[in-house]
Amino acid sequence: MQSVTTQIHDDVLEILVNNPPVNALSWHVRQGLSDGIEEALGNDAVKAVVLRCDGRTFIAGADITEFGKPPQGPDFNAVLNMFETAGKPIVAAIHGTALGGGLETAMVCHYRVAVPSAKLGVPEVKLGLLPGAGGTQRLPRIVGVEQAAIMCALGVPISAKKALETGLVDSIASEDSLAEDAIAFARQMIAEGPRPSRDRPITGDTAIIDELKAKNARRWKGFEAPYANLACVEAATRLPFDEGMKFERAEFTKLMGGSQSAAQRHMFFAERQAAKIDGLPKDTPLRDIKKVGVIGAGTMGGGISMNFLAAGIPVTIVEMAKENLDRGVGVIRKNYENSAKKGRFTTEKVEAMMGLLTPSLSMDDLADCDLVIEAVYESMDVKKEVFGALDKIVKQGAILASNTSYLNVDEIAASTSRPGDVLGMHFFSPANVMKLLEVVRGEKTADDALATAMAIGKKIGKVAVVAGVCHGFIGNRMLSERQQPAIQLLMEGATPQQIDDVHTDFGMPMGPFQMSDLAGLDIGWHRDPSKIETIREALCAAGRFGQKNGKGFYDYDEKRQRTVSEEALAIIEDFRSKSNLPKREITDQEIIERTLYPMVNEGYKILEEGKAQRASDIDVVWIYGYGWPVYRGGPMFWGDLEGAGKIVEALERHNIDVADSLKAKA
Ligand code: T1G
Repeated sequence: MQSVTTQIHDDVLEILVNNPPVNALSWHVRQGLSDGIEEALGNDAVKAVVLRCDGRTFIAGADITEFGKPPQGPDFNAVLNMFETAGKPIVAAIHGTALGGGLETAMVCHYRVAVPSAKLGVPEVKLGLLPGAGGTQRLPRIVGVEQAAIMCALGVPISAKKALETGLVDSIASEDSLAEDAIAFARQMIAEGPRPSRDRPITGDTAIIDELKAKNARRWKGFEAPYANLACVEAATRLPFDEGMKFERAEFTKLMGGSQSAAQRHMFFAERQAAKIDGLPKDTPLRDIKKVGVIGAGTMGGGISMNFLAAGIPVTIVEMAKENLDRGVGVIRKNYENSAKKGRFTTEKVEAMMGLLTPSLSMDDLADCDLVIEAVYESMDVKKEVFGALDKIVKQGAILASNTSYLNVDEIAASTSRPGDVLGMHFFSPANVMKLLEVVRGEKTADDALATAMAIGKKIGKVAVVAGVCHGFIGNRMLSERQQPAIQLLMEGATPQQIDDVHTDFGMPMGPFQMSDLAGLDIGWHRDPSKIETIREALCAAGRFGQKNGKGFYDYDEKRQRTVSEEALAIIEDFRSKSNLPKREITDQEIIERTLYPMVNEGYKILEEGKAQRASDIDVVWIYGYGWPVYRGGPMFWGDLEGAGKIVEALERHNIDVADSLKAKA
């Protein structure tokens, strides 16, 4: 199949790219572009050129699947130079998303025409890269330093309208006549002639570069690519074009050869792979979800409801007590209004979403729901009671989901006459913010129910991952492998601060003890201050419940900023000394080996037991559920970088039993 064809329209030659699904710049596309421009230049009857794409979008970038493989076909920059230095005007006709190498290709065309719905951007920074085919050198010459710096460093595409305002696009075509409009525009440019971006002067102030660094310092902590992007844009303002291109190439090569880009490219595909259910035909029929029921209007129930309302799906939310129901609905409205204040929603959208919410005090109102999600108290007895009731109330064919974070979904399913319709939908708190959704597949869960839950997860903006039934599924099961040793390290002389710092230096948003304080130390506490068998019970006995009452492992001010607590350290030391465990200096490396390596080890066990479909799913869980730094690619990807041999040696040295498959890999 020819991925690039040409067609002559009187005096305009049209180069048409057709390389599904997103017209990526695979080697045969580069070859076709090169042949196409040569044909245009070799034919005197041709006075102008249009570059357009078939299918859903203009070129959406280099072909990421080619990265790291031996180069094939013509060099990308060489092809781009043929376009930019062509003696005839070239017009890029843009629809869909002109991204990365796609926008770079559009920028070596002399003019750009786009339909109103088009988006244009350089998202390479999200792959740990930078636009390595002149993007950082041409963009400032077309849109100015400020706009170029923002686009390269943040990687967020802009609309065709914004592109017209900033000069990235010269004319807006109509949605259904892009081809004709582009050819007409090209004819108009014959008199103008070519306009190479490289010859255009750079305008704008480089102050934006330090502003972006200051504004994004927290978010970019540990990342290399944003800074490399800004360095290249800055270089464009002070170096001649060819020097700037060399500077960009050097920076691109550094990033491409580094582990961060490998990790972020791994995550690009891992996120998409997670949506696939092995062994299930891609076209498995889905159940139609027109109406959702949520049981429980607490933090989780309210957050879960918000996801569906924001996607335009009506929700009936049920509580037993009126004051809890009213409070829950009030919290939903307040959250939406806060988002509206930040510009995320219009007030009309808030009213529309609230209009889709039906509060109720009776589960009978769930009878006609297509999906019911239970988010009640984490007790198996309560869950069984609720599902038993749902079984009698809700219409046949509805999916009955539990938001349990670790209870056995098969046991819950057994309390109904329809286990095929039962599964877990484990949201992460706050459910309206965290992107991860673990869809727990029960022994008897029907394939179409599972596929429907995965699809609805995507529809409400989640990254859904299939998990098997086991204690804690994927994420929390690995989390407990980190929390236990962290407590044990306290018993041997480490401090909460030291352990948390190792994790935040690693790139986690918070360490084990900050996380415990956030969740609350008193969760599951027996409330008997005289009974102290663990450090947590010792802290609870002293009234230290975590962020919620301003003191836990740390002290917290009203802005929830933490400081080291001498009282907490004294309580820990007092408890520790009674255990007769010798106190010793503990290195940061030992903390990594005893808290992060066991997580990788548990990931291997999860795969051995078939509780996750693939290692990259486990990476997706940790990046979207717990904030594992994306530039490290998730626990399993990072474990590969660390090396199985090194991990096995350390685990054995710490008397931790190693997963067979991990040992085999070493
Ligand atoms: N290369 C290869 N495959 C790609 C691809 C790409 N650039 N983009 C998407 N795919 C595949 C994807 O894996 C999926 O495959 C299918 O296309 C549909 O994608 C030199 C070095 C374009 C906004 O970063 O942002 O240019 O799962 O599910 O939600 O400077 O894809 O169906 O088998 O995401 O409608 C820069 C990445 C590359 C854009 C469409 N470009 N792509 O979203 O569909 S680096 C990007 C996207 C570069 C140069 C540098 C999105 C999309 P499958 P999808 P979508």
